[in-house]
Amino acid sequence: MNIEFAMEKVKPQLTKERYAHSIRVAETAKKLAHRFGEDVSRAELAGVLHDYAKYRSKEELARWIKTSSVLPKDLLHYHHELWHGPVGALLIESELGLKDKEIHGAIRYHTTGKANMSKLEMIIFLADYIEPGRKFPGVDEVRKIAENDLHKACWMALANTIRFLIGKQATVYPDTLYAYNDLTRLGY
Ligand code: DGI
Ligand code: FE
Ligand code: FE
Ligand code: FE
Repeated sequence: MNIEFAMEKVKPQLTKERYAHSIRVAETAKKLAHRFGEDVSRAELAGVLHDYAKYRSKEELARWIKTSSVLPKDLLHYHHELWHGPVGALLIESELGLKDKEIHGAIRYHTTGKANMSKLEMIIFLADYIEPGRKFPGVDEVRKIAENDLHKACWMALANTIRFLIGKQATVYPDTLYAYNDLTRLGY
């Protein structure tokens, strides 16, 4: 799939602001891919597509999770903000015909991360967190580390996210904890 086709398909799915965010994620992902030795066009494509399902209704997202044989049902017991990644991974195949399994993984796990992330999965997870429009507390420090250590930058983003969720007494999806534990065990 070429990038122009992906952009044309994504644009009507999103608000203007969310589309601009997706373009910034794609640009950031390209830089990270170049820096850490990943396929640059694949990273760009995954970046443009990562929030494809963001504005589907809660009802539609839940329906896809309930009827899918690959998505875990436990998602339904967590915040609906976590549903657009896994469902987006399905929809880019069924609606856009994109069959690239690595891109599916990167989109599926872009919000939570998971244990044993591939390089592309880490790049999209991190690009979504550090793209220049983001203003999370601590994001500048993560941007700095992302200049030379992909694993450590992901670990910091996960730790910040978990702190943020605990701070508002929200539940933390298991994959987010598995991602954090995995990178912590690796020594980051
Ligand atoms: O779609 P975006 O806004 O670009 O970003 P995203 O897909 O990373 O979603 C970010 C939101 O998801 C943010 O409000 C924090 C939340 N989030 C991330 N991990 C978890 C989580 N929420 C819960 N409940 N549990 C998690 O593990
Ligand atoms: Fe998202
Ligand atoms: Fe995003
Ligand atoms: Fe590293």
